[in-house]
Amino acid sequence: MTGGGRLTLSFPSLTNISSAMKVLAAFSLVCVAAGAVVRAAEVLRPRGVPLSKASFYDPTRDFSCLDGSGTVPFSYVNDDYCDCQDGSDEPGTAACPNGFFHCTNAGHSSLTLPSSRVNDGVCDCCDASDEYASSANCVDTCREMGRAAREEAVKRREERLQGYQLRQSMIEDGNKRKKEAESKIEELRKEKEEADTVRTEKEELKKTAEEPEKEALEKYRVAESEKKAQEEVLVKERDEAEAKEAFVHLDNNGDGVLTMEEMMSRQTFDTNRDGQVSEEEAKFYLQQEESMTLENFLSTGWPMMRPVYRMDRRMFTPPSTTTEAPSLEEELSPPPPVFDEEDDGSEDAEDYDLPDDYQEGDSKEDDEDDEDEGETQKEEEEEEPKYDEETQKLVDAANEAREQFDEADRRVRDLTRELRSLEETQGKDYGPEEEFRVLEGNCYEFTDREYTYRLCPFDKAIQKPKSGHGETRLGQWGEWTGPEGNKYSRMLYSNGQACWNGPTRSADVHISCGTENKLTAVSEPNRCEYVFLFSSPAICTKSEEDLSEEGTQHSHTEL
Ligand code: MAN
Repeated sequence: MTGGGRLTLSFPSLTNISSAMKVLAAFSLVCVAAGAVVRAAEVLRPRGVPLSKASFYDPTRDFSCLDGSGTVPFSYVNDDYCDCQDGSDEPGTAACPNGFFHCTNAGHSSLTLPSSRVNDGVCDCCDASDEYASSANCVDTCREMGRAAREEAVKRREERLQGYQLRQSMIEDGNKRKKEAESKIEELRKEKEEADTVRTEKEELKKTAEEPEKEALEKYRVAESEKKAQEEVLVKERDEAEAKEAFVHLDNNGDGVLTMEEMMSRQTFDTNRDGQVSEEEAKFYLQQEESMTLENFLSTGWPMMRPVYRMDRRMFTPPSTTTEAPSLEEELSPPPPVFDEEDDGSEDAEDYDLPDDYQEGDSKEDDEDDEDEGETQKEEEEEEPKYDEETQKLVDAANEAREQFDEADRRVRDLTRELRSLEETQGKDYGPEEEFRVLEGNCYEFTDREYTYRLCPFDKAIQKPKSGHGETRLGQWGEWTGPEGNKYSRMLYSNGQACWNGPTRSADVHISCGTENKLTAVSEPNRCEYVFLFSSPAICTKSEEDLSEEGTQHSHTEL
């Protein structure tokens, strides 16, 4: 019942007589309890009042609301009617919406609840005092709960102490590693300085050796390209001669023009191998014309006819002893088309059915050609251009100088890389006493129903699906983000893989004291924002009890 403005400082009204009776009953309950186990220290007080406030509830005087909002007769206390604005006149009932109920919970820890929990059918206080008039049948379990809680507290204290001791060795190891890294950096810097000097020397030597080599080789290069140009001219001339010969051969009546008729008389052009050369087949080679002059033949006809013409000739003439490698044009010539019997005559690219010998890439002949080519190459490699003795010496010397420079250069690059990575490590914040440094280089895993999460401190956080491949980068080591005074209790790994239609992923690592370094849980409270729980001795401090015990021992020793 909530007071709507009971303005009185006098005796309780008739309606309040029953409330006053209830107050007495409430009080008597305490008295009965106190009477059963009378202890000198026990202070009688109305139900729901903590010991610290007992003195404000004096039954011999009117009660003053604790917020000073009014004074009421003492009989109004716990009369199930809310008189004070702060609810302090109803500590033991649910009458005031803003009131509080205190349970002593003898044998365990006391508890303060919102008044609404009084007699709501739920046992909140282990001493059952919040359900004194409900059907919840609560029983006093404070002794057992208290014992369990004390045992748990002892265990926690022990763990904390153990963690604290482990922290000391993490600090030691961390500092050791730091020193090692520092001296390694120093060593590497020296080595790099020396390597830089060597590299500069070798570079000079290389330049000195390459200068005369370049000059000497220039002669060879000029000669080489001249030879190549001559060869090209030769090949062209030979091809033209062959073309002219072919023209004469194909031009049956020798009138200097190749006609459809003449073409159709040559089985060579029966590309679909149906036994006769169709008009279509003949026209294809004549560039869709009825006839072709020698001039056109040389520029366009011959490149088209050359492959089939040569193939045909090879079939009927014994191979010459000096077999030539196919010319460049030959290799680039398009393969002859094969016309389907039922072809409609249109020149669709799909109509071309390449004969096996001209199939791209995988034909047997091609393979053989490749092999031949390989062999020719090998031969060429073996028969590398021979230089005169003087030039060869210069080339050898330059090669040697280049090798030495490359080696010196490689060494500088390796040292630079190593140094940079060590310096990066050295720049990281491993905690005020280097206690977190030993975690670097290790990774810790936690697996839930769907994923395995991996935390590699000071490096990265990863998510891997249990079934399937690949992993998702949740973040790179970022910074310490704990609150002021406890900065080293949280780590942030940021800039992970972008979330579909969302931010880049990140992992917020909460560190708590534990006797081992362990990833204990991972959740994703917001999409692509992960929370990792990590336990570590690195964050363990001594418990207050341990500290105060130490203090006592200390003062005893001093005494
Ligand atoms: C993946 C995982 C999830 C994440 C979704 C977002 O499935 O990384 O953790 O929530 O992507 O699309």
